[in-house]
Amino acid sequence: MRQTTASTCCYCGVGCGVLIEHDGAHIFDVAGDPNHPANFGKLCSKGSTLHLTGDLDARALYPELRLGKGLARARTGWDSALDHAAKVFADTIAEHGPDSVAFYISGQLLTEDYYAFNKLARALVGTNNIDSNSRLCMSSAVVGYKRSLGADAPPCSYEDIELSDCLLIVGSNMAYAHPVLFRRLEEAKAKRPEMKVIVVDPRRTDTCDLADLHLPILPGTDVVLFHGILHILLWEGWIDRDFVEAHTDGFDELKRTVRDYNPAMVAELCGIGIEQLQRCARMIGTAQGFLSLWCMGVNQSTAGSAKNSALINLHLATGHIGKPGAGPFSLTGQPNAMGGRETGSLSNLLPGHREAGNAAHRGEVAAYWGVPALPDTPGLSAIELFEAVRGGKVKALWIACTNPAQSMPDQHSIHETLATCPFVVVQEAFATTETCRYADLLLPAASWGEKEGTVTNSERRVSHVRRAIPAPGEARADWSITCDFARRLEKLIRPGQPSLFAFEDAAALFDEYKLLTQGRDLDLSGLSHALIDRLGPQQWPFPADREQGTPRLYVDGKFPTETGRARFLAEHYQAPKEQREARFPLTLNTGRLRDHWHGMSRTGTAARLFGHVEEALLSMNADDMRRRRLLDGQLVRVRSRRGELLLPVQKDDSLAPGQAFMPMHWGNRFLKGLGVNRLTLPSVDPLSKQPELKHAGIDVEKVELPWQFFALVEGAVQKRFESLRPLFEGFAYASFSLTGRDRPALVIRAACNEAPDATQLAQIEQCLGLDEGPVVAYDDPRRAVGKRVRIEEGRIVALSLSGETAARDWLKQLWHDGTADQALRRWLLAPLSTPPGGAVRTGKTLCNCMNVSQEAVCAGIERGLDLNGLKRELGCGTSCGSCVPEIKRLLTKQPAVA
Ligand SMILES: Nc1nc2c(c(=O)[nH]1)N[C@H]1C(S)=C(S)[C@@H](COP(=O)(O)OP(=O)(O)OC[C@H]3O[C@@H](n4cnc5c(=O)[nH]c(N)nc54)[C@H](O)[C@@H]3O)O[C@H]1N2
Ligand SMILES: Nc1nc2c(c(=O)[nH]1)N[C@H]1C(S)=C(S)[C@@H](COP(=O)(O)OP(=O)(O)OC[C@H]3O[C@@H](n4cnc5c(=O)[nH]c(N)nc54)[C@H](O)[C@@H]3O)O[C@H]1N2
Ligand code: SF4
Ligand SMILES: [Mo]
Repeated sequence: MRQTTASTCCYCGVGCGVLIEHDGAHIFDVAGDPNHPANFGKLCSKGSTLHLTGDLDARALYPELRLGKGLARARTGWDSALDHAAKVFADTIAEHGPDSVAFYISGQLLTEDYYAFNKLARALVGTNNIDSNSRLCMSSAVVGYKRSLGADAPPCSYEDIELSDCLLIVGSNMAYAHPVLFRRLEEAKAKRPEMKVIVVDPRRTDTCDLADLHLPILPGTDVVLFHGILHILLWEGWIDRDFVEAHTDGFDELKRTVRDYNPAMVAELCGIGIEQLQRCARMIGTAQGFLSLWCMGVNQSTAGSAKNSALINLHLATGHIGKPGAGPFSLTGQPNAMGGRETGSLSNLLPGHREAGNAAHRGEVAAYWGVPALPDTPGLSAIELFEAVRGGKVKALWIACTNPAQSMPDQHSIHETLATCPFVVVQEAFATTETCRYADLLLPAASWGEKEGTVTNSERRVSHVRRAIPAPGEARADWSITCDFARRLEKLIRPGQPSLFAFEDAAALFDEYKLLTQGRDLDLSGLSHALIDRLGPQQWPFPADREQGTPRLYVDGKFPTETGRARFLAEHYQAPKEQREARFPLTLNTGRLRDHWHGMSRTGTAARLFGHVEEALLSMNADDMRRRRLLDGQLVRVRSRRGELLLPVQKDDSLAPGQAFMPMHWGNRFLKGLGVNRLTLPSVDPLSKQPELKHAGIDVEKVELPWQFFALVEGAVQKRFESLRPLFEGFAYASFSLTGRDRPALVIRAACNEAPDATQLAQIEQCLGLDEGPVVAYDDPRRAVGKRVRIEEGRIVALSLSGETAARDWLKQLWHDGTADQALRRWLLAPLSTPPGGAVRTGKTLCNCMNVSQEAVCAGIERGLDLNGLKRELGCGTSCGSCVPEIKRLLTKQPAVA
């Protein structure tokens, strides 16, 4: 019977409510939850396709154990898996001490999962070696809030976006990364066009589509810009002196610091015009409600903490905090990075916004947990943790819900580290990730739609995540795996004592955890799963005596610092670690695409989500390409101080000269090489320990790989992908993607210097189903060129081109169109691969929901249609709206014929 379960989207920190349609065994559809206050029924292109992701062939279904390095993992039962893990952990702790083990967890776990992990690491094992991927994401914002305001608490609400009249968006591509919030901003701006939007980003992103002013600052110069704005605010008298006087400390020192940041110097250092800078300062200085939104362009920097505080300075100086439509609003990346911060899931934190380095805090938590003490040795942060594993200090590593062999900087070192770590446990929902390859013990985890607990979104709103269907195979909820392991470990290292982990369900974990927040700034003690069910998602603080949450913090001007006053921080600009120089003349920026999520373990299972951007490309400014004699689509070698990567290049006029961009999503799985993070550097901010993932020095040069290969095969794509991928190890370049909507197909592009040997090609053809059956083949051994097409019931179902691939796009189009006509048969029997004449469509899908291609939109624009006309005639942009900014951009590029 069809049922609907209200839950949340498992992707970004907007935290949209979803309605899952299912029959108790399978999920059929998702829709936005009209009652959820984050999205009021809207979903973006990722949220609305959740039901199409998660192919079972990609899932981890059973525990698997490897009994020695070099051996294959074999399926085992939960009892033997967890007993084995407990024994290895207990032995390691006994021999080398509690700091010889570590936990690396994730901003995508639920609050209850985090709580279990924290208690396990700090109370039972006795180590602070528990850190999460939030170190790569939010830790600079955490430091920024704590240093400037006294607690890690974003003070705003989403509705402040609608109430503000001046929005500063810094280092955030909301149009792609927080799309439903961007929809809210679009609507607000449409209603009140006088509202000012400023975007600060080295690239001209789709987010700039709404901007009254775009400041394309040079990478890493944000602190200069913020100080320069404050300099002008001071000069013009646009300061709220009463607020500064009554509620802050440190303004005089900051004034002295920003005196040097005069407009001419700031414009020069940031690479913008003085006029632009002054306009920006005027918009902020004269605003009634000044709101700033920021994300990874600010945090992922060796000056991330300074950037955060310099931005918060602007709010304190103008008194724009604690008021409707105003405040410093850091956008959270992952769906529950906030919950991670609340429960203490960074090595330096403890549950309830406490500090591991604070003896009183340790005492409070130890007493609550009923253990004598918590460890006082500082824990390792992500980068340090992997260094400690590499150096042999950490000998057993537990990784949950994150894929460090894709997402950490300097991948070569991470892969080596994981390969040599004596015992690696990976608790994962998808068996296909780069990190799973290194798991000595793989524990299958339940995932979206299959697990229960709570998450906190960017605006401090706690939602109840509900389960719709059981997890597949033997996969289990994360908290339950963690507690089961902990109970077994207890028996070995804390025998005879009552269990610390006797939790029956997620609600019991929440109920124990919430009392650790009582009386703290984030007080959740009034909440429970049942209360959220009754009242709907709530914003913390929500103390026990309340009936509703708190939309805005610091309305009374009191801050959770020792003095009750907020602090100005006066720190000078520090340039990014890697400056442009002769050997590495370009800066590599990395970030998100609209339709993919991180390492693509989930989005990479839905062909539809490849329609917008099909393969990993390096984007460059046209001048930089011309200077290197590069053409669109050519293969290039990208080199950084750490290593190199091969991929095609494309012209991108949103980038300034000297800058290049690569999406963060491709690791070792969908692209040969170790992905984008082969190139990035592990240098970190001194306070937040967050790595500088957005500014690596690189050089780019053309590579000639004359022997090219292309293949497309439909059906059982995940299985085929798994068996085909290893066969491309010997190629210099290989890239995999999916295409198609109703019939997903795997697409492979590869290249090498000379033809691979015949047996290898034969193996590939066999995997593609091109070795026998209804296959038309043509081979020209002299030129090492071959073509093969398998036609079933008048349709192409598989094809390959080897040697040269000129007919690639044409054949792909034929496959999409479902035709196998005379032209194809004639071409098949001709010696050359070149396709018959005529334009080939690029196939880029702009609108995923309504399946509208870029070509169709451009043709519509040529016919004179405006946005409404395009929506009406083609349907594009009428569902989730994620493609609207891009359509608008095409409209401005290609003015409609009069
Ligand atoms: N579609 C999609 N959405 C996502 C995710 C995803 O994987 N896919 N991931 C989620 C997560 S975990 C996160 S953390 C967020 C990230 O969300 P965002 O931070 O918005 O995304 P990014 O593309 O990483 O980076 C944002 C922008 O920072 C700019 N930038 C680079 N260097 C600088 C600089 O020095 N100064 C300034 N001002 N800007 C700079 C980049 O050009 C880029 O446009 O997205 C979340 N949402
Ligand atoms: N170059 C570059 N690198 C970056 C970034 C960048 O901008 N540029 N951004 C950084 C940022 S902000 C982030 S947040 C990180 C993200 O990096 P990762 O944390 O590595 O990202 P994911 O691929 O989302 O990893 C989550 C894993 O959890 C698995 N999973 C999903 N659901 C569940 C579940 O319920 N339980 C368990 N146990 N597993 C589950 C997924 O299959 C996936 O493999 O990447 C960072 N790396
Ligand atoms: S904006 Fe999109 S990805 Fe983010 S929570 Fe909402 S539906 Fe999910
Ligand atoms: Mo993130």
